[in-house]
Amino acid sequence: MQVNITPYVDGSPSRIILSEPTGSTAEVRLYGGQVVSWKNERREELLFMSSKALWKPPKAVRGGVPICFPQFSNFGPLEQHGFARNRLWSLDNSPSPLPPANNQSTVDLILKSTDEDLKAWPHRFELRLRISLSAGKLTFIPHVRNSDNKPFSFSFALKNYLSVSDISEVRVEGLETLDYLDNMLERERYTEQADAITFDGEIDRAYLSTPTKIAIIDHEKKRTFVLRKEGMPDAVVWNPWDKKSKALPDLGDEDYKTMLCLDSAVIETPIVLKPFEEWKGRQELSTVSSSYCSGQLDPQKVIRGFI
Ligand code: TA6
Repeated sequence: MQVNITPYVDGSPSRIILSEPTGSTAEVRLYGGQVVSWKNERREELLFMSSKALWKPPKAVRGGVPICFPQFSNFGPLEQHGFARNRLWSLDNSPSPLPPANNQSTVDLILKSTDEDLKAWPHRFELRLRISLSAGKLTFIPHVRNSDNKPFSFSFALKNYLSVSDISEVRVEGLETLDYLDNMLERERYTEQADAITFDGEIDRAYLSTPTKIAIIDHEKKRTFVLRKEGMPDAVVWNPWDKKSKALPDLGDEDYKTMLCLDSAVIETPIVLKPFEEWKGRQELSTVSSSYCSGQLDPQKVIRGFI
C-alpha cells in the first residue's frame, strides 16, 4: 500500500507517511525510528504528542512511540532509555521477507552501532524495526541481532504515548494482581490489587510477566486501546501528573491530563544474545469502540480474546 517518504522542509531527517485504504495514516521520523503520529480513518490522532515537544536532536520527541534500546530506565551506564531514540535511523534495504502485505502499509528501518556508540556501549548490533499500518491497527516488529563476536544483554521498550480524553476517566485492565517495580519508591517490588488501574496521581510502575493483552479504556471517548505483545513480558505504566509535568521542560503543564504511557518492555530479565543470535518482539496497537459504560464491551472479553 502507500508509503511516502518526504524530507522535512527544514532539511531535518526524513519522515515516512504510511496510509491504508480506510484512510488511517501513521507518520514515522527516521530520527529515532519514531512513530510520531497515528490517525484513524476519522483523522483523530490516537497518539499523544507533548505541546512542548522538542523536535531538534539530541532530545527524543516526547510523544508517539520512542524506541528505548539498549537500556530501559537510567539504571545503567547509558543515558536514560538508551541512545536508539536519539540516533538517525535508515531505511532497511534488506529486510527479512515481508509477510503477505494484505492491506498493510509497511516500512522497514534499521539502526546499526556506530564507532561513537561503541565507545558508550562496546557491542556491535543491528536493530531493525518493521512498522505496519492496517485498518485500526499499528504493528511494531523490533528485531535485534548481535553482530559482534561476544555476547551482550539489553533491555528494551516501545514507549507508547497514548492520547486519552481525560486521564482521570481512564482504566487499564489486564495488570491486576501482578507484581510491579515502583519507580517512585526506589523500584521496590509490590503486588497490584485485584481491580483495574485508575489514575488520581503520578504513577510510574514496571509490571512484570504481564499477559499478552492489555486494555486501556478511555471512558469519555468510548474508545478502548488494545495492546497485544510478544517477546516483551513487562509493561510500564507512567503518568507524570501535575508536579512532574511542570518540571519536564518538554511537557506542557496540563499535558498529563490527556496522555498515558503504556510501554511494551523487557525490563526484569534482559535479553542475552550470543554472537549472531537474534531477538524478535511484536506489538500490535489497535482500537475498538467501547460503549463500555453501557456494558456492551467488557474489557475482560477483550483480554480473553473474544473481541
Ligand atoms: O516510562 C517511565 C519513565 O521511565 C519515567 O520514569 C519517566 O522518566 C519517563 O520514563 C520519561 O522518560 P524520558 O527519558 O522520556 O523523559
